[in-house]
Amino acid sequence: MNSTVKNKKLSDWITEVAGMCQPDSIYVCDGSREEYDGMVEKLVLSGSAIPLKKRPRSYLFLSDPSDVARVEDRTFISTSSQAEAGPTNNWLDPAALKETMKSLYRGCMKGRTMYVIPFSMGPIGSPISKIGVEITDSPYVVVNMHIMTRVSSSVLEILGTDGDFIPCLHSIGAPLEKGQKDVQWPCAPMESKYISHFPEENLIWSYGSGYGGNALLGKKCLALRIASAMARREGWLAEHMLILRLTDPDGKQYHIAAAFPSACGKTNLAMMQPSLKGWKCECIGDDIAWMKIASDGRLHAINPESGFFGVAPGTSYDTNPMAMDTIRENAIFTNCALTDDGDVWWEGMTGDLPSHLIDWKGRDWTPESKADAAHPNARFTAAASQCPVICKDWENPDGVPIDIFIFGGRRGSVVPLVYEAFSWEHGVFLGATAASETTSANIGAIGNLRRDPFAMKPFCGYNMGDYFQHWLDMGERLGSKAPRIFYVNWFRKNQDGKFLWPGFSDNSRVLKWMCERVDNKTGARKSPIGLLPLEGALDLSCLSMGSEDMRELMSVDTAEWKAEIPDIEAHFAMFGKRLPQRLRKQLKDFSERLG
Ligand code: GTP
Ligand code: SPV
Ligand code: MN
Repeated sequence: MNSTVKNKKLSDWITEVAGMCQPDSIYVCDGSREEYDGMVEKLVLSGSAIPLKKRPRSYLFLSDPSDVARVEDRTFISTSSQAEAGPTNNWLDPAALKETMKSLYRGCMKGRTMYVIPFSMGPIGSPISKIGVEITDSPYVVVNMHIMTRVSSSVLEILGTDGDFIPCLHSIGAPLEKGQKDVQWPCAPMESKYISHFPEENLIWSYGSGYGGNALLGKKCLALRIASAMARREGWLAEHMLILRLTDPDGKQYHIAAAFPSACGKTNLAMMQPSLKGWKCECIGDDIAWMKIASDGRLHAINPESGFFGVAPGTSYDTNPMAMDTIRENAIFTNCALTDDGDVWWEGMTGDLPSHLIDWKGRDWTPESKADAAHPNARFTAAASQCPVICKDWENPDGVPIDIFIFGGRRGSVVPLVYEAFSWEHGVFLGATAASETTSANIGAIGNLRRDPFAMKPFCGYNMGDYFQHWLDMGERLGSKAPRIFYVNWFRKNQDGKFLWPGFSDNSRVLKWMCERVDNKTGARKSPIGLLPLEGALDLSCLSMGSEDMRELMSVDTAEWKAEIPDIEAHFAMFGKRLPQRLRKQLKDFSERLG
C-alpha cells in the first residue's frame, strides 16, 4: 500500500476487503492531477482509453456491449424488512444478499490493483457534505470519480483517526489469472451483477458493472439512495434534480430545482441559455440536489457533485452550447463514436453526418450504416468548473434558496407544456403520479410509459409511500415559504410524431411564466389538472409557432386524463397503508374535477 491510513474504521475495512478480494496491490488515491494523468496513461497503454487528438487531455472509452447503462433489475435496497424498501424497489434479505455477494467478491480482484478513493460529496469540510470511500478495481472508475466527486487526501485528514464515512465497495467482477490478457472493458455477466444498498448501515456493495451509476458510487448510490434514507431520518431532501439560477432583465434572481427522469432534460435545462432577451441562466447542478431548511425558513439547495456525467446524443451547439464548451478539454467520453481525425461524434452533434467513423462497438460506420454510431446512453464526464455558465455560488455551502420546483417527464401525448399545482399538497400529488416514457439510461425496454414519482423511482432508498409523506411533512414545515410547484412536458408530439415545442433555449419562456406566477404578475386559468397560463401569457415573442400547434400543445383533454385514473389508482394501491391519506384525497378530488 502506498500510504498509511490513520482512520481505524477505514484501515480495518481496507484489510477486510483486501483479504476477501485478493488484489495484487493496493493504492490509496490522493486526487492529484499527476495521479489522474498517470492513470489515463496506463489506460491508454492497455488499450482501454483512446486519446482524442482534437480535444486536449480527453479520452474515449468503449464499454462492453452488455454494460452500457444502469441496471435497475439488478439494483437492491436491502433493509431488514421488505416493507421498509417498499413496492418500487427490489429487495433481498441483507444477510442472504451479503452471503451471495461475498462469494462473488472472494478473489474477484486477483491480478488487479485495488484502488481506495476518499471522496467528499459537497465541498470538502462543509457541514452539509458527506464523506465516502470507494474501493474499486476499475481505473476507469477512479478517473471518473476524480471529476464527479472531490477526491483528495484532505478527506482522509478530515476523517482523522475516528471520523465516519460511507463505505462504497465496487468490483467489476473480472479477476485475471496469471498471464491472462485483459479485455478492453472487463465486467461480469448480467445475472451476477448486483448494485446493493444497505441504508440501515449506510453501506454500498456493487459488483459486476463498470458503467455510470452502477460503478461511480458517489452519484446514485450514495448521493441519492443512501442520502434519501438519511434525509428522511434527519428531515431534509436528497433529490434527482438540477439546480439553476435565473436572473430577469431587472436583475432579480430566481432559483429553480427540477426533477425529470433520466435522459429527460435536466442537463439541458440546467445550462440553458434563454432565447428571451435580458434573461440569464446559470448552472448550479445538473442531476442531484440536497436541500435543507435554513435559518431563514426557506429550502436551500446544494449540488453534491463536482462534475457532469451527461447524455451525449442530442448535445450540440444548437441544443446545449454550454455543455459543448464544457467538454472541449479534460473530458472523458464513453460509448461515443470516433472520427477519423481523432474526435468524438454522436447522433445529433452536427447537421452533417461524418463520412466515416468507428462506432461505439469498434466497427466501421458510414452514413449508410443502420446502427447508431454512438450508443443512445453514451456519456461525457467533465468538471462542473469548466462550464462557462457555472454559477459563482455553485460551491457555496449555504446553498441557494429555492423559489420553484418543477416536475416533469417525457410524454408524447396527453400532458400539456406547463401547468401549476393548486397547492403544495397538490404539487406532491403531481410529483407522486409523474409518468414518463422509459429511456436508454437504464437497461430494459425503451419508450414504455411508467410512473416515475419525483423522477426518483430508481433512486429512492426506502419505501416510496413514506417518501411521499416526507414531502408532505416538509411542506408543513416550510409553510408559506415553500417553493411553488409546476409540471412541464417538453416532449408532446403532433400527429406526425414531431415535437410541438422547440424546447431547449425556448424553455426560458416557460420559466419566465413561472417567475411571473411567483411574483403574482399574472393570473392563471383553472383546469382539472392544475393552473394553466392565461391566453397570451406565455411570452412567445420572436417564436415562429403556429397558433394551432400552440393550442394542441396546451390542450387538456378530459377524456385522455380520465383514462389515466385507473393507472394512478393501481400505482397508489401498491403502497397500501403507507400511502398518505392526503394523496388518496387528492386523487379523489382530481377524479371529481374531471367529472
Ligand atoms: P440523466 O443524466 O440521465 O439524469 O438525464 P438528464 O435529465 O440530464 O437528460 P438530458 O438533459 O441529458 O437530456 C436527454 C435527452 O433529451 C437529450 O438527447 C436531449 O437532447 C433531450 N432534450 C433535453 N431537453 C430537451 C427539450 O427541451 N426538448 C427536446 N425535444 N429534447 C430535449
Ligand atoms: C441517470 O441515469 O439518471 C444518470 C446516469 O444520471 S447514471 O449515472 O448512469 O445513473
Ligand atoms: Mn440522473
